Amino acid sequence: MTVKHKDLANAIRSLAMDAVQGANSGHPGMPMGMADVATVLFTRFLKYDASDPDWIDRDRFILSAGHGSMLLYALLYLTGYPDIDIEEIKNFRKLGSKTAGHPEYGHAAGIETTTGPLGQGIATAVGMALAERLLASRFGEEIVNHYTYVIAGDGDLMEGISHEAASFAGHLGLSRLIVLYDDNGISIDGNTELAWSDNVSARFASYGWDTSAVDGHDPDAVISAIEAARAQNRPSLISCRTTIAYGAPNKSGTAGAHGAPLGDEEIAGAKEILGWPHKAFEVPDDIMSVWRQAGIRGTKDRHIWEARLDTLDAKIRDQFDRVMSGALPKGWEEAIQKIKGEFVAEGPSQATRVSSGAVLEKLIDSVPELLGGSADLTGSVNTRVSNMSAISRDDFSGRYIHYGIREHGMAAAMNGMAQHGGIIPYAGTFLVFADYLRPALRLSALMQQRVIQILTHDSIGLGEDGPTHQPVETLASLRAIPNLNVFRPADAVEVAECWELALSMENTPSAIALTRQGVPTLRRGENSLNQCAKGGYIISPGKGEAVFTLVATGSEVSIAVEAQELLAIDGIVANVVSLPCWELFDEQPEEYRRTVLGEGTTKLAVEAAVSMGWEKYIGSDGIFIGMSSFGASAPASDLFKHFKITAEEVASAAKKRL
Ligand SMILES: Cc1ncc(C[n+]2csc(CCOP(=O)(O)OP(=O)(O)O)c2C)c(N)n1
Repeated sequence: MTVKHKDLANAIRSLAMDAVQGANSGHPGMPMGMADVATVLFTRFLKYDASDPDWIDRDRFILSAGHGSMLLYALLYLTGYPDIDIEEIKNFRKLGSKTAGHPEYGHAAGIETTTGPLGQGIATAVGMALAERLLASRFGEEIVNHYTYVIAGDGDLMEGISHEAASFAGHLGLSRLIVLYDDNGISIDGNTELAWSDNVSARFASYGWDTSAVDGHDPDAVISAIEAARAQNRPSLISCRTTIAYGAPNKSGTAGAHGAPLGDEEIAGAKEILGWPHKAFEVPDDIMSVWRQAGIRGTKDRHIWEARLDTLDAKIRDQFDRVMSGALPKGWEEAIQKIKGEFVAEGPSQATRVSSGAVLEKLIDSVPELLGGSADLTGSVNTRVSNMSAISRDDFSGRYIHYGIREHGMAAAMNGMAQHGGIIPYAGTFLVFADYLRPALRLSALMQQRVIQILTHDSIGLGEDGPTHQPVETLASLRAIPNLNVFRPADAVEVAECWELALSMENTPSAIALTRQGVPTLRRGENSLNQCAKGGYIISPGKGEAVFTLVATGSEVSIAVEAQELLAIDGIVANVVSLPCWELFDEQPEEYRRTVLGEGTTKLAVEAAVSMGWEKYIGSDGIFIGMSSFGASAPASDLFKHFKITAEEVASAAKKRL
């Protein structure tokens, strides 16, 4: 028999129904509804080669509606991606399978990013589409020339982040971004009209997108719409009107099909209506063979691309291979050593945000894949160094991005750029606004991406802007995220060291918390070792056997050093420990940690933030000097006095213990 479009789409539908039934949980409705659109995309348009899933110039496909993960798994299986076989489909949602409840980046080739938190996928895709343009402008369109396709649902487009991301993509005119919107009018609570009356097309049109609408079950209409979208000079939204759980006799078109197995009877009924007489998990050979052919449609193109790559100038080729592999250029650490040497020699008293800008000034030339930016706080976060031009819709050759006041969209786009490869994104905002980007940063950590957040104005030390801007709980909340390094350097030298660490951690994002106010340089003298690499170290040993260990981070380390001097006047010996990165310190052998924190000493921690988490270093009998409320609006020095975070308070609290 000749295999028709509907047979190919029904293979997706049946696998989705069977796998969700087998797992006894999952979302069959969305894959069944979007099966036609996905079939058109994967058999006619998407540029990929299932036999080489990591082909650099492949089109990226992002399933933003991650709950419909079976759609992606079915596509990867049918097209012959090596990681997803029928056993994986049968093990959907089981422990250890590659086919987790939601697509998890790193589980299987072909999963370009983790999705599930609605809105993240489309916003990450914006970063991928941007990375494509950035690299095309650096290496040429013969080498970098691909599309980013997204399937997004109502939930994705209701989420706030989609507004930020789509507005940003429209502003930049990211013409190779094509979003296929599953316009099925259904979400979990029922009809989307319960909570939503947006005119989605008008909304996207106002962002500067090209928009169109089609019957998502009419393959010819979908083909024409995608063809038209590809010819646009701006991003495209194709609203695909579909029926959720298309084919299910009773549940199609209802919220009942959104997130629960259909049940054996409903599945049998659906298979009858769809004309799919095959056993569970079975795809007949003829249909499978057409799918597999589609999976290697791109092999020839890939070979042609590889040949083009081979004609690149050797130097450019090396650079391209290097940045795409994620390896840093030879000698990049020298830039760090150089600036460290200057800091040690000059001992500047300056804000750590200023030191960070100075480090970047040196780094930027030696690490061309670094791409800076900020969420409209460039002058405050010091992320733009001289000679860095900003990108625009007409020119992607620059190295700086004005993300606008869109922290969440910014952090998701950074994930997309890091995952695309070829770019190491860093960008800044105020530490307190990390809450505005946290969901994307959590995914950076989960997906093990090297993205660097520069988070300045990191305490009451920012002063007059007051409690709305003064983070007190933010450090603790960031430290709670697994696989995120939270750095809070004490001085210029530590800033250079923390930057070195952030850059070298290929699989861990970094949040670098920096001050607005000036701090002295504490690390003078011999400084070739990166002391911050162990997360914490004795920055100022007491003269004699210590009875106290004063542990601090960031701007409070110098307060601890002053307190150490006050105690010394009374003959009381204390060591001062700087703890710029808890995560790295916690990874050290117990003996190292014990030596640094001191055995038998009373521990006293100083941090202008809440105490949560400090117990593990100071024990239940330790003393904490910091914040237990929100801050206030006043000059910084008044605030440190008011909240009793001073050397005198530290010394007096210690003395009371004697
Ligand atoms: C940020 C976020 N909030 C809530 C959820 C839970 N959730 C998963 S799917 C869904 C409804 C999505 O509706 P829609 O996009 O229309 O998908 P469809 O019903 O068409 O499958 C919700 C609320 C989530 N995954 N992410």
